[in-house]
Amino acid sequence: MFAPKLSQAELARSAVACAGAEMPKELRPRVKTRYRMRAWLWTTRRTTELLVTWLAPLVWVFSASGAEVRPATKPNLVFILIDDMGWADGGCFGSKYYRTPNLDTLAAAGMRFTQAYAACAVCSPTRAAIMTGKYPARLHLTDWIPGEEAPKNSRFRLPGWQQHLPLEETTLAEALKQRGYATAYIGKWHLGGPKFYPQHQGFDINIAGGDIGHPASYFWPYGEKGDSHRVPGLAEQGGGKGEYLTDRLTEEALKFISANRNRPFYLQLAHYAVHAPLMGKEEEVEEFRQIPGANGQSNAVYAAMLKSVDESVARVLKQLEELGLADHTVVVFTSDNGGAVHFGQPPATSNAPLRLGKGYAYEGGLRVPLIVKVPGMTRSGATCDWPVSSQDFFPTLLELAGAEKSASSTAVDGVSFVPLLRGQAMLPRQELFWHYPHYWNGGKVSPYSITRVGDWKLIRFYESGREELYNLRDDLSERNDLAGSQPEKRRELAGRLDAWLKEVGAQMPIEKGTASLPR
Ligand SMILES: [Ca+2]
Repeated sequence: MFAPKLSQAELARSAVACAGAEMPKELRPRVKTRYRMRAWLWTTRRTTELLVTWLAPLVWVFSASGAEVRPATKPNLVFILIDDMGWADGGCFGSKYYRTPNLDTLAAAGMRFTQAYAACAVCSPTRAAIMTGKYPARLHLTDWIPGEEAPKNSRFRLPGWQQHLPLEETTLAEALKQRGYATAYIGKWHLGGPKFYPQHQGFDINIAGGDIGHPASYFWPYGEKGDSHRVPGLAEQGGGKGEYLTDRLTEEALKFISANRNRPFYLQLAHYAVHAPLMGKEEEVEEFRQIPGANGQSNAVYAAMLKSVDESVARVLKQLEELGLADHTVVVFTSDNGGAVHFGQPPATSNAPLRLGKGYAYEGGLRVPLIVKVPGMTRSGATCDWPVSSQDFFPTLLELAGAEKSASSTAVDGVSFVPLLRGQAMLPRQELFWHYPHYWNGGKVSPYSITRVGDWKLIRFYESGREELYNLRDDLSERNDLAGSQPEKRRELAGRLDAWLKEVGAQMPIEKGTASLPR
């Protein structure tokens, strides 16, 4: 168990949280009917919520008859990955400023996770973890590619880390392809140069995926010719003046879905949004300029970018419904790291009540939005408070696709969270880890490692040699460092962290002037 010492009351509370107990009994999807009935209900729900309410007793009658919806054996998988979207960046995630009605609808139809983590506080390592199910530390792919140099006055130099996703790794796409899935990567890749692009990593199709971490521009042609950050291969394939990148990637996604409607497919729709440069559609930026900010969120351009992301989600969901695929398509929506709070005027976003954001070791850097909808499995409107992380998608999605546990040629670090999706309260896992032997944001962030065990979190900062200890249940904002007052707990977590670093063969920052390890 993640938190081995939970009391019965805590267990019960956690079970309730995962089971979506706030849903009216009639609407809870133990309630299962045959496919045609469900499809009909689904369409009807779109027409009017009132009608659904009226139908609820009927649905319950069907459930009483024992009919049950089972997840499709090879459901389609639509994985929508947003770049730099923060934990609180949406109405269903608590924002009072951003408008995300379609994400809110998806959350109401699926399961929302309150403690989903990115495997790293910057992007490439998280993407590698999603693709392989492994900790970035094990892959030695621990920073955004190509990363920052160590500052001149820093204590450490960097280890020789991995700047691409090796072809030898089994990717999620490769494993699903073996299962007969059509696979497409649309959007930001950022896992190495041309030899390591998605089309060499199990994806039948790669649209707009390259080695860039952000686009030169969000408007067609997405950067001038010769610009190193021009979105690869997109403007050449159509579009015109005024076209917006998030919309265009969505168009491409819809085409792929339509073309593969009659076979299982895996679509990774990895938006470049909402990463800098902050550029939104002008009419929407103007709309948000008229709305007062709230809780530190007030950047109208960023809000407009999120709105376009929200519309992308709406269009994908609508297409799935119209093609009759919604009932056997798993939808995942998440982000690759916490919201960026270090730039923009006003700041791009705020992750409050979480501390700081992208790049940092605190929760603002690591917690991300996550919604998962598995037809016939997740309960409508459920929330889950159990911690999950990027590396867990690999085993989770493969399990949903009916793949064998041996689908990867090497062991994975992630744990399938299908039990949580089924409404179980917890996973058989005690701890999570992060390792970032790098400098970021001009040295404001220096090398660190983290472990979270139950509610406890230990951060080790190598530059200063300091360790900080927080109890996240009591102190979500990480304001009260307990390292001094809880020496035993600190030692326990430090010991686990040391053992893990050794086990995964983590690369350590190297003390300048030596060839030895810092600890
Ligand atoms: Ca990112």
